[in-house]
Amino acid sequence: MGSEESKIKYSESRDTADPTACEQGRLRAQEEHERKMKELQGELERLRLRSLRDAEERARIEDEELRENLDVQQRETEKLARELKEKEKTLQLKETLMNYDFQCHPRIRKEAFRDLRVDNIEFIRIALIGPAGSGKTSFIGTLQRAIGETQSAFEHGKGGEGDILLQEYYVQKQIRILDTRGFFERDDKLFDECLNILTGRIRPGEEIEREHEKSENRSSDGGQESMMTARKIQPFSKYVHAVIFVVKGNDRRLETGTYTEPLKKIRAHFQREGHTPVTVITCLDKLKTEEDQRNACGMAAQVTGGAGGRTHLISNYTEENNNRSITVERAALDILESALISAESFIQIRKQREKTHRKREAMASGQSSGVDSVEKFFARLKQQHHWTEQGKVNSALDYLRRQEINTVMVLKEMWKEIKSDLPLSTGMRKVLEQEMGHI
Ligand SMILES: Nc1nc2c(ncn2[C@@H]2O[C@H](COP(=O)(O)OP(=O)(O)OP(=O)(O)O)[C@@H](O)[C@H]2O)c(=O)[nH]1
Ligand SMILES: [Mg+2]
Repeated sequence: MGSEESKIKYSESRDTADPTACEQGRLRAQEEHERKMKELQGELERLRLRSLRDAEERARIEDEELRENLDVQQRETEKLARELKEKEKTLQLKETLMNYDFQCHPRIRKEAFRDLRVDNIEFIRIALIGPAGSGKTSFIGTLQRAIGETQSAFEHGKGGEGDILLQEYYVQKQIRILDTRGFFERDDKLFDECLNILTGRIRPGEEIEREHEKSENRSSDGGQESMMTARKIQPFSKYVHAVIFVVKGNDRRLETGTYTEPLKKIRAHFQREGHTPVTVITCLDKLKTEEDQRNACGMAAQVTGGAGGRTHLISNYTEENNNRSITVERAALDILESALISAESFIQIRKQREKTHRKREAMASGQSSGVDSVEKFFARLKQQHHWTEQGKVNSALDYLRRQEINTVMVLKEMWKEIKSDLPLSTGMRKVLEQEMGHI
């Protein structure tokens, strides 16, 4: 690869857009959505009434032929009603995802995040990983249309050269999708590059030289230096939270297991780290029979390791096939929903591990645990922070005893209600809050 090609450009889309225009666009999409929903509900109500009328008429009619005609009509009405119900469900899902807000309404139970520090997670980041030309960029464009956003992602051709851009796309205010460079059959650096993307070490908008090539150029030891060591560790808020594996349903290399090996290390990494990737099989339009589809799912599961995540099939919007389709959009929205659930469970697992780790460290360094008595807790803080006002400490302990607050955990739970009644200085309260934050 020449020096020009050894540069990877990473760019970010949409964030430079005028925020007022974005907001107006979103409001228009919301209004359009509400109008469609009203229309649909009106139509469903008309169908329901027609169905009732037909049933009444059928009960009155004795002529056999007329009854049969009415039966046919009834079945057609029912079919139409089922289709409209599906459309209604799709529109409801679209609305839910348009308004998705991780902090206020996560898709999994909100209680799962209780006592976990997740308030610094501004966006859910989803990365697409897959062979060159598997339909990653087309999928993003399809999803953007499905959720009512302006399409900014377009297919780049036949995937011959692979994408060398790490591009961040806007999906909605709290969701970003990262389009990664498509990989090839023998791709030794895939793991390092993938890991750097997942852990936020490669950032969109950044233009870098591939570290492994740089090290190959300058070191005589074969350039074994890992990209991981060369890049700055990022906070968890910059991590990718969910991964979607994208494979083409009609890719012959799925049958031969070509991709299984390059992805082996990545699959092991996902398992270790708590990711349950979603698998997306594109080119559903090329899989003519149900058997073809089943086979594609089976082969894709071998590549992605059947990692416990969900598998979806989709026919992306492409240049040749860009007519709006409710089936396509439903598939894209279902994929996004699966990815969000996967992202949330990853965040939950990681934050829970972080909390357990902090607890262990705190115990090891002599900090309090939740079951410690408030007396012991205050005694330690008094010593550590050189509190001289013993009177205040005694009054506070008296007050806590009267309220039957005996352990640090109960104190933490009741803190908001009682903190203003505790006869302590502002500084002392601050110390207490900080210490309880570690528990
Ligand atoms: N028939 C059909 N063609 C598709 C589908 N998805 C993608 N394609 C075509 O596959 C080709 C590659 O699509 P891209 O979206 O550019 O693939 P990519 O994974 O982003 O490729 P790289 O960026 O090169 O890794 C394009 O010609 C698309 O039109 C699909 O569902 N059905
Ligand atoms: Mg692409």
